[in-house]
Amino acid sequence: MGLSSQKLGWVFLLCFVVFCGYKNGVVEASHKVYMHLQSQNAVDIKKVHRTGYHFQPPQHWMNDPNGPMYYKGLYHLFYQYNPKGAVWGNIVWAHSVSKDMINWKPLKPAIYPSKSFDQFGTWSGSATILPGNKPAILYTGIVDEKQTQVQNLAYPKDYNDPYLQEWVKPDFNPIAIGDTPWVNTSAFRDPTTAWLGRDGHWRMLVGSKKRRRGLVYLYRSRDFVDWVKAKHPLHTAPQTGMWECPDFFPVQAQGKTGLDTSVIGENVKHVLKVSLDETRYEYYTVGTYYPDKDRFIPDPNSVDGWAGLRYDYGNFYASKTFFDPSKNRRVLWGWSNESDVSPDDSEIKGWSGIQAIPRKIWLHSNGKQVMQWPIEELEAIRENKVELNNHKLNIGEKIEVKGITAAQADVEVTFSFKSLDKAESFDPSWADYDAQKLCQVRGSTIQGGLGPFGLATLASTNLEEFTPVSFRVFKDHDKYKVLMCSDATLSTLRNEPKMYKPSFAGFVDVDLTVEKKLSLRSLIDHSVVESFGEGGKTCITSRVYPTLAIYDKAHLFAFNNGTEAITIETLNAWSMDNPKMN
Ligand code: DQQ
Repeated sequence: MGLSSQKLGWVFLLCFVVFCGYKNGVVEASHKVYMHLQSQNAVDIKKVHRTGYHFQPPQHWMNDPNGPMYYKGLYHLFYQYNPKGAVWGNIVWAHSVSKDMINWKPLKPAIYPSKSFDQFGTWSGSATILPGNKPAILYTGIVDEKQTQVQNLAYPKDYNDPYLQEWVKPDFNPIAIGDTPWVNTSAFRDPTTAWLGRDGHWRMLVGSKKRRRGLVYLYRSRDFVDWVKAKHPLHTAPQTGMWECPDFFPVQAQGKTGLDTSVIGENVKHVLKVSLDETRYEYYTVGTYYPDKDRFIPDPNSVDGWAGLRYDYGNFYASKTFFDPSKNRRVLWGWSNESDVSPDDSEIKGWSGIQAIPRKIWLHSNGKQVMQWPIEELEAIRENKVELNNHKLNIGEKIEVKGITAAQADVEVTFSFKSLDKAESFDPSWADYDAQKLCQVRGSTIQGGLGPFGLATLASTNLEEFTPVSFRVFKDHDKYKVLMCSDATLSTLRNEPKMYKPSFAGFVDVDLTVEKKLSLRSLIDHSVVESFGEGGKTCITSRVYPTLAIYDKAHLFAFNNGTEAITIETLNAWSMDNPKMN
């Protein structure tokens, strides 16, 4: 098929740019349309569970972070947004900018349905900075009522505008369609940031599935306009279902410095993350990218699928990283969806969805897993520091952390203990349990040996409600297993049968025989508790809806519910200010 003259014009421009340089355990599927809720305006924006310092639009529905980037001194965040209601639907790319990723200024939507190649939806995608500092966006367009998916390209109208307010969607779109019979065109979406190979060809991935085999199609292009699907996907895994929002990026094998997406070479490993539509959770693998063959092979101990590693063992989905050249770091954004009862709850609230605090992400020096830590800019909104040092907690003891606004706080604590002897035995009948199931049966209210100890966040005065974030140590033959739980079971007195109160949990890969210490940081913000175990080895985000532990009636405690005495070596806590939020 010949190129139209408009397409040729774009090819020319781009060549110039390029060559110049669940319900009840499962979060609901995001693409369900609730017709009766589509266009209702929020009558009453319920404030009680709105967050103070997490990214949120003033009202309505938000899901995936899209196309995060840094351009001319500003961070850009686009996000899937329903401008007409608090449930998923009418999706556009809303757009905000920031100098620090904490204070945000809203702009008008950047990309919205307007052309034949996206008239039924503008779904998720990514930004790529082309040579010469020229941003481009690849996104999924929905072309019919059957939700047939194609990939499109958009460019800023004016590269001199640091706000990048106007985006042009050339008429030669789409740039990738499911044009072979085996491509499932209703499962063909979410293009990644592209990377440039040494052969001068760009590559990008599109998430998909073949029956239940999850996969990422690989596309190549010399000019960023004509894209050709490679013969084989970059990677696939059986029994994983649709891979949404793939993300593929290099990390230093040793070091915390972030790498631009096209970097390859020695001391470089790659991370492939996929969001699993079937469970609405994500997993990632660490491995090697072979550029000559365009294959990604996970390391032997880095497994694909449900048993794999997760960035976050809680409410965290459709995440995406970007390289921040201003601080040479890679930053991770992720959507933390609501987990209250039903779409009608969102309509009552008038809003739905927050973004987790952006996290710096790098590979642990052991090469086995990534590390995540809230971006340093967050520390600028800390206020009223309180400290607690060398405080012993015997069995059943707790201490209140007073002097901060416990409903909107940041707390960092290091616990130590003298011995591992009291760690409870790991019952062989738990062998098949994942961490979440183990937390369900051995949660923070069940007395243990070494642990559970941790923080009781968003707690009411008499602990009728609280969300404990805790550690519990088990002895399994000659090894110790460290379980970290963020348990929503007692987070609210609301008790409707469908209320989702999961015992989110993950294991922490740490050798306690070397140092008898465990550290925890929790970002508490009215309806979210975002926790980082052991400096960001295990992260868990819980969405909770207290009825008593709200505003100044919320409290924060440190507790020990194990027989081994625990020492709070250091505890620093801050109230968190309200940044400018859209
Ligand atoms: N959300 C988008 C899709 C993506 C899904 C639609 C993930 O592009 O696959 O809003 O949450």
